[in-house]
Amino acid sequence: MTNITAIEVPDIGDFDTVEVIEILVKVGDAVKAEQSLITVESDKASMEIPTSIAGIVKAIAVKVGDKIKQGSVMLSIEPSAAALSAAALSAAAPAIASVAVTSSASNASAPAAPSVGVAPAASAVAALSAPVAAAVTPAAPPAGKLELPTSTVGLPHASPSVRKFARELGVDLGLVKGSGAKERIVQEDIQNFVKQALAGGVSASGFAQGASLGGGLDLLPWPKVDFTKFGETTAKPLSRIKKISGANLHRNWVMIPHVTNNDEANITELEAFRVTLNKENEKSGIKVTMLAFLIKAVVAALKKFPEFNASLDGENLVLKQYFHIGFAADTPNGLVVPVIRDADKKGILQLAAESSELAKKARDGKLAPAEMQGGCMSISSLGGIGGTHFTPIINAPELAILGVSKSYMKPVWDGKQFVPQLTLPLSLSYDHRVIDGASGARFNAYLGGLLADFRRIVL
Ligand code: CAO
Repeated sequence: MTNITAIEVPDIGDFDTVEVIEILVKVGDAVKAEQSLITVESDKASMEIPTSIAGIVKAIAVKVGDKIKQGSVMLSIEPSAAALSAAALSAAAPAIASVAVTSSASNASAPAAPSVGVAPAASAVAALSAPVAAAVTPAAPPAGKLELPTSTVGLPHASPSVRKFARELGVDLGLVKGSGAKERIVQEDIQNFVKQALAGGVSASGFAQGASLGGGLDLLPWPKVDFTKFGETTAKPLSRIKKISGANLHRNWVMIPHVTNNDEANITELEAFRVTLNKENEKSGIKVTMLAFLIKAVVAALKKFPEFNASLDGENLVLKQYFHIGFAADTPNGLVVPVIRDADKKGILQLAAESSELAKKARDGKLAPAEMQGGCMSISSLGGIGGTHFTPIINAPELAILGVSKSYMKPVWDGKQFVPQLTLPLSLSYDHRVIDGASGARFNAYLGGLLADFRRIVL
């Protein structure tokens, strides 16, 4: 007697029925154990169902469009000699390709043909030739639960083999229009997409703006201009710092979705206090600038909004329990960012002394690498120079940077009259992958409140 074995649909998780969208083998094919036989699709994902045994495909019981479910017979296989002896040795059920099967057990009394809602498959089984059908013994279905590959959930409809094909060609499926049922992407769609791209005909309809086949930037080459045509020129190589900081700024600008929230703080009282403090400390040689207060205020805001004191590590946020604050320093050779460690444990005078010492070291080119590492958030203060607002670039892997512009006197209506108010512009850039617009606005508003009434810092 031939040991024709019926291959049934295993446990497919939470799905009642799934649709056959692809048949990957034909009658007469020799298949290896765990080779994919058909592709099925639910409204959320597509998956390939493999054979549990090696052998020759004798009959196919389903066709594209059939609705099948756990226990439905997909096809029948005449097991290879090796498969038969393996089966004799072990009754353990096979794993399912690309899915996790945690336990296995043979089930000789597994249900044969399905009953409800799967008529096409059932009738196809009936259509198998009588001698074959008589000899069919159901293959043991795996007892483990099939976990759908999450990567397909929420993605464009395409079978795993089409996804694989697209991956091999570096095609972003999100850019391909499917011509199959329910706009499913089929292999031909990928081929057409590539042909069109090679012919240079893929525009906004096929590619997202600025995207190439690999999903990267597909920009025009940098303009090559002979400037001497227009006048005299000299060449000046970029400084080492500019080359390093430029590469970092470029990466951060391109990779981090920046949003900048602009706000203002009433620093009338704080400025008066700062002036008094400097008078009192004239002899100490420590000059307190707004920067020291800003560092203190940023620490308080980081404590209030801990998600800002974090870094992205893949899909996790690394939340920091320390408060090291960086500040951008303009030096003759370019921009550097020294870091004040444990700013939460230091007073205003100490912060002022340390920041001016680090700024001097930066300008003298004497900063040690360790003095520029470990920052939680940075401050870029252009207040001594000018400007109203600007967009500071986040210093990765930090999540936010505070840009400060020059304070100015603003007339503010107090209900009876206009009163002069010393106003400090605050530009907070944050990484929108982690920080929502509302959180960004709250952080900046909170900072403004602290600067307006610095007593709040002790709360
Ligand atoms: N509004 C008005 N005046 C301000 C001010 C502000 N927001 N911030 C500082 N000032 C004043 C200071 O009080 C000081 O005044 P006096 O000379 O009358 O005392 C003057 O501006 C110069 O201050 P400073 O620049 O020496 O000191 P600081 O502590 O404010 O800043 C440092 C130190 C290192 C941050 C600064 O020198 C610097 O390099 N800034 C440039 C940062 C930069 O390049 N950022 C861009 C990076 S890209 O985003």
